[in-house]
Amino acid sequence: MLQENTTVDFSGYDEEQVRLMEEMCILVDQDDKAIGSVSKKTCHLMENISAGMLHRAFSVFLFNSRNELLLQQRASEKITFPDCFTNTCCSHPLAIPSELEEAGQMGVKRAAVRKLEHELGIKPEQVPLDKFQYLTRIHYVSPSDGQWGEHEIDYILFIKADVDLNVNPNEVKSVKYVSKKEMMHIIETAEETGTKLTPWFKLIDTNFLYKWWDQLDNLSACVDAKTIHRL
Ligand code: DMA
Ligand code: MN
Repeated sequence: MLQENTTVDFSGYDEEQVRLMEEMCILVDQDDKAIGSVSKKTCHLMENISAGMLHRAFSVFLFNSRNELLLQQRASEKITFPDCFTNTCCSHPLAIPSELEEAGQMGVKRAAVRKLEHELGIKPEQVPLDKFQYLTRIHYVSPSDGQWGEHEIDYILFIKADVDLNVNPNEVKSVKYVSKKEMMHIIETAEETGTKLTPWFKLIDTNFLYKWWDQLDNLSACVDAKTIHRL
């Protein structure tokens, strides 16, 4: 596996997004056991992913009280999957004690609160930790371009909350609330409309999203805490 000091040519990339590549992510094994930490840069290089490097991530799906899902379009500045439409917010818990805590999935929930504020300007009071419903984990791999990609165990978190947004344009190009019907239409017509979707969002959409969307007020019945779905 490559070392942390691998030199990457970042010319042409956004300065702030390059800076964020220094964040420390949590390396995991196939069973999601934390086995170390490496920079976001290191664990998103296809060269390392091809050698088996795997890290921990989370995906938040936020619904308003009308049961509409908040979608985001990633900023053009993003190094991986720029301009793609995706679920409300995705990122990685950091390799720090508060975000490594596995009991009650507290680590990923804290990371979710942190990133909902960073990407969308949502105040932590509007998304309290105990409002997040952890559903399950997916394990997937997906190249972004030649050099970069994802290989993650992704914790899926749902939350129902009416929030105020103050979007960070370095992270997010646009946002949109959609009904279930509108979501299905976007997916069905994505090819003809040229709408790019992130690979993890497509996987969650195909395998889980609508059955959980139908149960938004009864999500505890949908929880599959133990399984890691290999998609
Ligand atoms: C990474 O998301 C997480 C998943 C589930 C793909 P991201 O690329 O948006 O991370 P960040 O916001 O930290 O750049
Ligand atoms: Mn990742």
